[in-house]
Amino acid sequence: MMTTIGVLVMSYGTPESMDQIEAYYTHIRRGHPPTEDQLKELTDRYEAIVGGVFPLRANTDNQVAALQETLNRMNPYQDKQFICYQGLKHASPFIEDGVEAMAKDGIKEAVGIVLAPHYSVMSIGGYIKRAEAKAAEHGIAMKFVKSYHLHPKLIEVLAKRVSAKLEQFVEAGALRDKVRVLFSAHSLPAKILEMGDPYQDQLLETSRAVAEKAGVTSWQFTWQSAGRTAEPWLGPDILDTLRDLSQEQIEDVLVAPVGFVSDHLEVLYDLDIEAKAIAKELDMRLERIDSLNTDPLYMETLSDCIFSTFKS
Ligand code: FEC
Repeated sequence: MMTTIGVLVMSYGTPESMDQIEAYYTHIRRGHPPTEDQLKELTDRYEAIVGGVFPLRANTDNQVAALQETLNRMNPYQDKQFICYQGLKHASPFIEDGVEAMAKDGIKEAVGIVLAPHYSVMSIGGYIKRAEAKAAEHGIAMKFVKSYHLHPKLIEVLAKRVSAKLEQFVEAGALRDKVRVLFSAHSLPAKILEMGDPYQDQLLETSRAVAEKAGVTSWQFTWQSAGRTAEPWLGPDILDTLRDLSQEQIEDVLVAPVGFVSDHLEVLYDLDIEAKAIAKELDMRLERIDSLNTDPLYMETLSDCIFSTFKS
């Protein structure tokens, strides 16, 4: 008998239009509306990236469609087929909506995966908790992929992207070993370290593996996109790192935001606009690796992880 497996593909979410930014921001802030200044600042950032378009929406839609295609094409099980459902953390369709949609379609067995490779109780942990609670309400048996930060295909595709951009530096006259590769990821409140959270270690492991595979010796890890709250966040922030590198006379920098898998605000604004502006002031050349988006190796990474939940 053929079993249909529901795959809940979870991602951060983004507004659908400019008038939804306030509701989105309020959701991120756990129901506390932003001040007028905070709202304006965020609206201005969205305006700056692509004039009020929200690229993460189309990118997530495309990733979900590409994953469903890859899962069914690479499917090693003759008695299973896979249907992907989208569930977003801070926008519609919410994680709970995705689970409801599975229940409506009569799904009894499901796997959840997040479009972010590194586990933190504050990020992936939050997605899983919400999906688990809703699945239990509907009697859906659900397994989860918690992280995939060292999957060989993920490391391969990231290393390829790093090598491709380093090649461009070399073509422009730089020495490959003189380009500093900065691996980066979204910062989180520093208290996660006291909680023994694996997030930082997993990010360092990804960075080390990618550097090794790409033959990069001059690299370091830095944080980016810290929240605008009073509590301490993990640092150093990329803008401070760039200032430090300038003191070291580093002229060429390649950023590899390995904590993200898609083009969105934190890449298109925080790196392509904000970090680039600082680099320009410091007389540095700063480039960024291309985002994974629907790269087949990334889709295969996700598919392998989903298949592997049936082996245990
Ligand atoms: O393009 C877009 O519309 C959305 C881009 C976006 C991604 C993203 C990913 C992560 N975040 C993570 C943690 C936090 C924590 C807070 C926080 C706040 C924001 C705000 C915006 C935002 N994040 Fe985000 N994040 C994205 C966007 N994020 C906008 C609100 C304004 C600001 O602070 O800049 C702080 C919440 C609080 O106030 O308590 C914590 C983590 C990721 C990567 C993993 C994942 O994708 O889930 C971790 C994409």
